[in-house]
Amino acid sequence: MFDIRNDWKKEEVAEIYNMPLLELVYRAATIHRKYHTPSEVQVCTLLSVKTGGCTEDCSYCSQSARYNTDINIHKLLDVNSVLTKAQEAKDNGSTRFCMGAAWRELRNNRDFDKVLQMVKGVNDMGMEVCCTMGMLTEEQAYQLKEAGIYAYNHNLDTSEEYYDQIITTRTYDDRLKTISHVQKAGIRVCSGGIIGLGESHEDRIGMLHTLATLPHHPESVPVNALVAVEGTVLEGRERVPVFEMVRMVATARILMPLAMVRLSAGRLEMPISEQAFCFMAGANSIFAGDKLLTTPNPEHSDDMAMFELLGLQPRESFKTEGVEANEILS
Ligand code: SAM
Ligand code: DTB
Ligand code: SF4
Repeated sequence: MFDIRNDWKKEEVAEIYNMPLLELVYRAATIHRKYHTPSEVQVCTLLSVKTGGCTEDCSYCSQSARYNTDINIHKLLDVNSVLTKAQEAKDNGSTRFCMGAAWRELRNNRDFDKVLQMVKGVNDMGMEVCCTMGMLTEEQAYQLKEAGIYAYNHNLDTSEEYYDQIITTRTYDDRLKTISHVQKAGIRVCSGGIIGLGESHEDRIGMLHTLATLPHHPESVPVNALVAVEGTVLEGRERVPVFEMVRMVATARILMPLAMVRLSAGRLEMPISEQAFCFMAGANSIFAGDKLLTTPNPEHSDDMAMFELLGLQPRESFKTEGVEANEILS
């Protein structure tokens, strides 16, 4: 059977997701070995270049202006300080630098010009540049592409059916439109979601089905475990059991064999044994550095000790697996 498909039926996705756990992990690990070097894990660094004050009401997010959270709000950083941070990330072995901004959407203003300069500067350092800055138009996507962007992160977060329980200030369709603008401009898409929002298994299956049936599979699929931030609507939510994280990772790996599946938010709470299970199930990328956007993440040195223990190595940049996914489908 040809593994790279974008015509998955929802029932097929459910069948995979619901397989006995160890059988699922075995299947995912087999696909992982066929398309990737299993000892390689991509190391990405995140930087929040504009923090807080966001007009959206995403119920998990510390950066929405509607909630009272303990974060360090700041306007867009200047270009030089971002480039200094990018250089530090590179020196620490990161091959991808992802800049996040708490905006509903990109606007054509001076901030966007600064973002374009940041993208160009980081690209010139030889790192893969990713941005996650909210919705954008096709024209803005072309401008980012021109500046040297490698990928754009825009998560679906959950299923279409559950979306309005989590966010009311935009629609699922808005999200899909931005993804299509990004793909049209030839930028790789990074899109995944969060588990632990109170969604059902059916919702998780629905989100994975939407991602795996996009015209082109995302180049990367972040799987976040909710970090329940005090002050947000979802404060106090229980941590998701690791086996549910493993199930998501493994299903994503089987559905989208060429994608980088990123074990994203929530790693601080996961012992090495749990993270190892996720790597076994096909996760091959992490965010490193002691901070995600606003919440803590494992120390770099702890991650390097984990790599050593598990026999993993950071993956070099500009490898092409994800690109081939698009070529195969087109
Ligand atoms: N404003 C932009 C947007 O919404 O696309 C970019 C930044 S936003 C913080 C990027 C992603 O981080 C969200 O789509 C969500 O999936 C994830 N995220 C945010 N807060 C989180 C939390 N508390 N726990 C887990 N994931 C979270
Ligand atoms: C993604 O899916 N996860 C990252 C990245 N893409 C931008 C963000 C996680 C944010 C976790 C909460 C915080 O630190 O504010
Ligand atoms: Fe704003 Fe993005 Fe946070 Fe939603 S997830 S509140 S859009 S920063």
